Amino acid sequence: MDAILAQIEAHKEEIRTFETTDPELLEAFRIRFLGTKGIVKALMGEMKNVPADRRRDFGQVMNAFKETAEARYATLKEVMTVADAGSTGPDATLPGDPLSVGGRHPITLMRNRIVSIFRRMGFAVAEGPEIEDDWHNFTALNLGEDHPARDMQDTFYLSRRPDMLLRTHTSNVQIREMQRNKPPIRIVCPGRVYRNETVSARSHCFFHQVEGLYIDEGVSFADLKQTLYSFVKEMFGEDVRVRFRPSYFPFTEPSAEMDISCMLCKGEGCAVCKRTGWLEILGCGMVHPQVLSNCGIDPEKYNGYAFGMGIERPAMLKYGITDIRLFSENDVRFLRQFTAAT
Ligand code: 2U9
Repeated sequence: MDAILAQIEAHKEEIRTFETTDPELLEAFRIRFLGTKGIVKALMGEMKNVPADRRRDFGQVMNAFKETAEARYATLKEVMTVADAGSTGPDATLPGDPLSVGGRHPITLMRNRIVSIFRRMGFAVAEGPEIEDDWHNFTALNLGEDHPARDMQDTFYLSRRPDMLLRTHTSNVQIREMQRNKPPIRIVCPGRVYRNETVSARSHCFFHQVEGLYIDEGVSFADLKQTLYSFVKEMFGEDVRVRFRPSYFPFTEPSAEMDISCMLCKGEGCAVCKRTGWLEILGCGMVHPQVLSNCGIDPEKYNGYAFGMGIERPAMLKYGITDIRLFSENDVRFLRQFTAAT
């Protein structure tokens, strides 16, 4: 009995002086003293050899011994957990990572610039559906049943609804506005449009437009010219020159295309303007009387002008982007270069 007590004292001393920060050594300590085949269990087994009148004392000694081992184990484990958290967890004293705020997409930036210029001239913004019926996208705009623009090769039709399509321009929005409202109507319609074209560096199967419409009594082509003239001066600077060329669209009569002097070579001729000194930026014209009556507006009383421009091309010019596909690839290395907020 006394030999066992001496042994226990020796073990207690070993336990009290045991130090480690190594999880493996601590586990070995636990197994050695507290494991199912450990020293505490083994010494408990000695109880049967202790004389009956000393068993009570022995039990108390053993309990104290077990508690000493458990307490030492718990202490070392705790120290290790705290140290561990300190070494791998966040250091609350370090300065924080800067928040990356994100920027607008270059197409959004260009659209906002275009739209804000027209808003200051009194145009309201109107939007409408990208999935449209044949009538609002084509028929109402004087594009008859057998107009080539309706061709499957140019237009994405919905396979389960042959009368529905992805709009090929935002003109469907103007049609809907004219059906809903009485003149005067003065709106710009920004949005995404779709054309069944082979994707390349220069053209894509979806792109963005801003179209405009002004319907009132006694609107003239001079009004149209002045509005567009003011727009390009604001957009590209006071030095820019414009020219109108006659053109044809089924929904406007007369129709024109407007060029601006190339801002890169100041009209001298360069690769971007293909040595012409001019850049084609939009189409326009006086709204065809048939289009007005298709929407329930009396063409004897009202008339108006319309215009349409793509957003990608001026954005590519402004930011020096040479591949239209970059706009829709969502590569953050590209997008991160545009940090303006508006
Ligand atoms: C209504 C009546 C007339 C909108 C117009 C153009 C001319 C035009 C192109 C520019 C480049 C499309 O993105 S682009 O390929 N647009 O040339 N758009 S007149 O005329 C309308 C619109 C709505 C009710």
